[in-house]
Amino acid sequence: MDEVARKTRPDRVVWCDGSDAENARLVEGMLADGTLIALNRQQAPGCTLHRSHPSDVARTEHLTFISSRRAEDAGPTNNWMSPDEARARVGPLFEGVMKGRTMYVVPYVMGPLGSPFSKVGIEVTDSPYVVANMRIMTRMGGPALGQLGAGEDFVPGLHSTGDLSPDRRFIVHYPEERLIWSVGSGYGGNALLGKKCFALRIASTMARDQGWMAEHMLILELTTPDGHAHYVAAAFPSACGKTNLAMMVSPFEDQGYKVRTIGDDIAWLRPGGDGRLWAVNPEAGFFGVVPGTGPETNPNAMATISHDTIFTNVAVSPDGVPWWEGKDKSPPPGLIDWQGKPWDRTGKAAHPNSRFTAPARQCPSMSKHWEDGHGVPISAIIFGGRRARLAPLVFQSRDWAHGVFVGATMGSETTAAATGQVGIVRRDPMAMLPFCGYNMGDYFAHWLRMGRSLARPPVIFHVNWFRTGPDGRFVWPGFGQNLRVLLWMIDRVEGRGSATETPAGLVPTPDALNVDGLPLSRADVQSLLRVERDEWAAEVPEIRAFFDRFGDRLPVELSRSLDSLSHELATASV
Ligand code: OXD
Ligand code: MN
Repeated sequence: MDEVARKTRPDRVVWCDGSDAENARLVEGMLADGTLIALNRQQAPGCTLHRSHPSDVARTEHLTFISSRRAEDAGPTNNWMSPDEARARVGPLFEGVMKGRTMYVVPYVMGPLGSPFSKVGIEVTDSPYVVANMRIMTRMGGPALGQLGAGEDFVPGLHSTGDLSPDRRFIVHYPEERLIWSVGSGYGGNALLGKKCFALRIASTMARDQGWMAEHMLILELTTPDGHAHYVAAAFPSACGKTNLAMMVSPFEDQGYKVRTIGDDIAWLRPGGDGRLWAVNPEAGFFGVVPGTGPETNPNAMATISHDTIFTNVAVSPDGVPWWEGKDKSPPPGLIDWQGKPWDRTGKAAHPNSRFTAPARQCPSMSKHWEDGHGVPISAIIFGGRRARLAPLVFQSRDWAHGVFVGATMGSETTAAATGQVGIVRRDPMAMLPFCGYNMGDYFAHWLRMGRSLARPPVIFHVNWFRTGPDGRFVWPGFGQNLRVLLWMIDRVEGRGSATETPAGLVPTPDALNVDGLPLSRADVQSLLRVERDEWAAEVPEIRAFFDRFGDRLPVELSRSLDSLSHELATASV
């Protein structure tokens, strides 16, 4: 810390203890200098609003680097910068950067306190907004120092908002040293270093070395009327509904089918002594996309963010009530948009990637096991994407290796969570494209290896809630009704539930999926479950081109799976 302070030259250094009093002091300071705006005390008690710089509203993947010694270890899907170049180019941006500012030292734990799977990080930052967010998203302060004890096993991260200029913005990961540098952004995914930087990019390299997995997955608990709890982990690209699925309200709660939340974004998974895969949620809060969150789509999130929440880049009514597209039908009069200007109704009032930061303990659907130190055993893994066509509502992979192929070839239409064009299909293997800290070819090999080490591996499925009909509307109702798809999966896990072989994988027979009471015709159900040969055939060369990028780092199992898909498409009658 002395060394960092000598370099960044802050006016003062504060070691954060994570206490309520410390937080109150920080919030008071931020309210005084306009970093935070207080929201309505009755309708949003304990809530604040932060407006970020308009050029700093999402993760900037083109400014995110893996700084391994060899470029091939970062692989073709990451930006690479040599450690020497990073030190030369990015290092100087930290020189004197904290002059006139306070340097906060933020010790934090990722994972339940006291769990053998948890890990300590220390983030040094000059942003009190980051400190307030880290306090919600991690176990921060005293307990983290307690967990660290006299040891030195922590991941250091240095963060400064710098001058917020995208020209001087870099998010650099040194996987070999397990070190993170982030400068020039205050946006969550770039600045809350425990989340994407540590719990995914650095942790994925630790996991590869130590025989576990760090994945971009929600974890949910599904209890059936016999009282049996199943745990499901699901990977979807950013802003594709992970939080909604994790907090889903079961439409069959009164029949004893209950859904509870373990986590909404990240899972750390390890083989247990029983041959199953066990998962913990390393986070303590939710940093979720606000627009689209409403009483119908996600009542549990609405309850979670009804108090003591930090909102970033939402709109606000003149009396301080936060508002966003999808909250309710009628925007209040006199609305102020996310940039603080009167909303003229032409653009969006809230930024499409506006966020809430809220403690998980405020969520009514948290499972009583969400902080279990040994984690929860996973029965099924779901991959999914946002595809208007191609992928059926659900299919099951034939075995683990085929499931790895399904995850590795995932494609999804892009969203606003990262800067760049929205709505184009990009390959996003296991939803880890922006988050894998090493060569993705090696990552696929690690997945295959993990499967071989599990006597009772989870069954791997793929879902697509986003198929559209000829009128361009979603065919599947989604949200709570997704439980029906989960129940078919659980049937399959337990050796029940019927399925048809297709070149994509095992698709439910129309009768195996319970659609009673849904406004879907038999033709709708058939169209949801259809595997269209021509569409899949068009995918093959695209997947091949994607795989070719990995050269000899691509495991042969994956090219063999692609060959057999191509062969089946040529011969099958679908
Ligand atoms: C997130 C993301 O913020 O994936 O979770 O972008
Ligand atoms: Mn995410």
